[in-house]
Amino acid sequence: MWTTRPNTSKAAIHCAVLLCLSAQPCLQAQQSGTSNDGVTLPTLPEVHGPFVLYAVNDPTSGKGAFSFEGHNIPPVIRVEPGGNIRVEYVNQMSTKSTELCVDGPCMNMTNLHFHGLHVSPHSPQDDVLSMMAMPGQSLHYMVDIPQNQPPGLYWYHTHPHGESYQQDLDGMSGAIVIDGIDRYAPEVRSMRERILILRDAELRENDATSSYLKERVQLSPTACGAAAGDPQRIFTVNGVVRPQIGIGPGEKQFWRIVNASPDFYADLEIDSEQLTVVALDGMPLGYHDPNRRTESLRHVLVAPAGRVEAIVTGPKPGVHASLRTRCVDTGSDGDPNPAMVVADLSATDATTDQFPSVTPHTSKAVYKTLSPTLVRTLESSTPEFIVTFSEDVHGFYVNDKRYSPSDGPLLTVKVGHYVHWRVVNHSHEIHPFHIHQVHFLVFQEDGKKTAQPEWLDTVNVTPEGSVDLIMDFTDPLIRGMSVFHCHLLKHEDKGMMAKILFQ
Ligand SMILES: [Cu+2]
Repeated sequence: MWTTRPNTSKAAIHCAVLLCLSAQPCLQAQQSGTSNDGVTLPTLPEVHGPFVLYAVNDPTSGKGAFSFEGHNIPPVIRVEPGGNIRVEYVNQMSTKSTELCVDGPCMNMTNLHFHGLHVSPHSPQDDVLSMMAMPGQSLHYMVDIPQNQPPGLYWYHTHPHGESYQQDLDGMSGAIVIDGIDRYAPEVRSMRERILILRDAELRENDATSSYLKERVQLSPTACGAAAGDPQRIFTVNGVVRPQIGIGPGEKQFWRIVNASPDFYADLEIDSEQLTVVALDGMPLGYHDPNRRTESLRHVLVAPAGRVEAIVTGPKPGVHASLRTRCVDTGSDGDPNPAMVVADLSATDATTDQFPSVTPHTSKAVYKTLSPTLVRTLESSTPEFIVTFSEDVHGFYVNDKRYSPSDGPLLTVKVGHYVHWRVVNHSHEIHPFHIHQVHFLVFQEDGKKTAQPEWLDTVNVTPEGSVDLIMDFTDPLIRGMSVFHCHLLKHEDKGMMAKILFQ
């Protein structure tokens, strides 16, 4: 054990921690009289129609937060393909921030990005360039979800260049579910559904609460790889440190997990169980291949901004199992990303806690299969465009250029085609590549064909490594100016982003 038990009472610290992360779970723990080791995973509020979302500052900590219906708990947005998201986003943050962003005190400007959705980059939809609310201002989003949007887990978060990292770290994010995934994986239809949002709790040096938190999540004292320094974060789930997730022995549940951390990787596994993966980054595995509905995996690397949706089986009676993240080697210039326990599976409260089953859909699934000849031709072609990530002491770069909001597009692409891109990492740390509004097929990593190509919207690129992608630029809805960037949001804030014009 590399931490010492603090003198402060465990219960007092735990309650303080929960209060700081989210008021509701602590309340639940107190009301139910449960011990502080084992708060039940909080269920999140949901919204199905138009709503108002406020950007606020927590009066005690000064941190940014989303406020919805009087609570600082962002709702899960649920929408059908062909439906829409209507949100009035009101910036009630202070004009004077107590937080530091990359260029000094944060200005508390803000907006919303609808990560992974195949929607227009034009205002009032998924526009992070011209839509921006300063304190006192509001934005009105009207996002039309296409009928053929892959049903799955997406998420929304703020995207003001220079301030994205701090706002996301503060928890200004929430899940989006596009309903109807059971059309691609009918086995989930009868299952109870869990939505898990991974965020961060920050650790401080020589701090009793931090010592307690490290002990609570069994933060591994063993580093992997060459990243220097002490870990600065642990994961929370729906605002709670290491919650209990109720699941009966042998019960199959459908878990939908988003990594909403600005820079912490989750290499997720469950003790002694396989994850039966149904979708990655919102994209059902079957969407491009009707014969591949699920894939059993021992662990899944979920980069910051990534999602995994998987069937989880409750352990046998008397067997304890936890959801964990393995240690991730982030490279010699990366931040430590150690192994820890994220949550515990618990048979005791499996039947008592109320949460919904997947809503069944009777409409037919639409598929988007690519001809093997087209895929082979693209894979063997010279990349049409190469994105290069690099960094030095002054900043972070795409193709040697540090992003500025006044930039023109780094490139223009004609809509209507699949295109071979390569992303090259010229640095000693990992970077997750993300492009707005588009999914891509990852077919090659570090120059080697991947065992199983996957459709993603965020992909890890190893230090000094590369990925080769087939970009799906076929969607006629996606026209206009958009961006691609590193999803370590401090890197994005410091310049690792570029504009792309879809014509
Ligand atoms: Cu990066």
